Amino acid sequence: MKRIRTAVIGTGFIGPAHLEALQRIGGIQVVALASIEKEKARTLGTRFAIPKVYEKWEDVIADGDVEVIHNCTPNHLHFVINKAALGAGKHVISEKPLTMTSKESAELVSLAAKKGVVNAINFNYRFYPLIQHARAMMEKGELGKVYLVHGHYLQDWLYYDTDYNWRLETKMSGASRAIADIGSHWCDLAQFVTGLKITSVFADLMTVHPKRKRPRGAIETFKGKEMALSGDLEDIPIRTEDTGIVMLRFANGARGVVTVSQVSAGRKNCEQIEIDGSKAAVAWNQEEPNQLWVGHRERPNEVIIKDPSLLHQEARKYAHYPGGHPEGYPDGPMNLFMNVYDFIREGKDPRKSIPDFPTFADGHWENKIVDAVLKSDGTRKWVEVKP
Ligand code: SOE
Repeated sequence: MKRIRTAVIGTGFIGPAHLEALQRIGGIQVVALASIEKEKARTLGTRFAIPKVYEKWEDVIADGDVEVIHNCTPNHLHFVINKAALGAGKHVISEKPLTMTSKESAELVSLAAKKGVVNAINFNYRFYPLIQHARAMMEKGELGKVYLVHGHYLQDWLYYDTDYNWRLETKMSGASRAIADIGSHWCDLAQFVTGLKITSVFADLMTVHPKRKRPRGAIETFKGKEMALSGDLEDIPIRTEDTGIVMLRFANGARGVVTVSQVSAGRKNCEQIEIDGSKAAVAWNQEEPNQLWVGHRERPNEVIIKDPSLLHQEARKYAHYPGGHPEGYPDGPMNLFMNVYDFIREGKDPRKSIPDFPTFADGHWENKIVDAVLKSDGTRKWVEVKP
């Protein structure tokens, strides 16, 4: 089998997760890694036996060996790197949000279509086996008509005003933080499982810490706790939301509501979703991803465990181990990349074959939802999500 030659740009929280997942898929050679964090890049380069380690992302784009680019940089670099990679005719797997604005993401969607290259966005939570099973249940009519979709995505890594990360800076992260960073995952999941688009939103957002203390020096996502203790801090104003509540309407008229927070003590990465249908309900929590609750009215409720033999056929390939052998967070991106690389290997054109992974079009739609959420919060009105 021909090995597909790929490169990863960025070595923060998610870059190493991409590298590790790529290693486990097989049939892929990571030929280059780029990062401004020279030391970290060198260490990762050695660990993953990557022949070329660059400091500048431009060198990866110019490298004729590279067929696929994983963009794992902070948000403000998503647009420029994705655009350059598409322009060079390379396939791209981008971190979310696809760009900081929907104008930019629209441009990327049309450029990708023009180039005909494979484009994907890492909405990794779709790729848990039990999420795929819930989607299959939905498609087979086992849940009936969707009435209500509700849940939350809660974290606590930005709980204190001394917690700091680049995501707090609008110029690096964008006009929305909690909604764009984690609310986007939840909305993507809700739409993926139900097969229904979110059509309008009513949002109430809040910045709990309008001022935060920035430690001098960069801090990796989830690493604030250790850094905040260092004591060398400066005050900076915060313009993005720490938390918020968003009411939703879906294409079939179903209603929804999601609470998003990065300041909920004790909640680390608690993405919880429940879908109430006319025949049954399902509920799933990212922190206990190996079980799916199924709610019934006329018979006892069920808990389906991640056992390939108990899952619908469509979901089985995402469960790599037998029941009782838990799979988790690192497996989601791996499953997503697996589909992307199969698509590339089979020489498929995303304009002709329907991708079995989230694409730039999905990333653009999430940006449109974020736009509507910000507008609704500012106007205190329902706002339609328009293509
Ligand atoms: C930080 O909130 C973060 O790392 C997000 O950026 C990821 O997308 C999410 O999976 C976990 O939390």
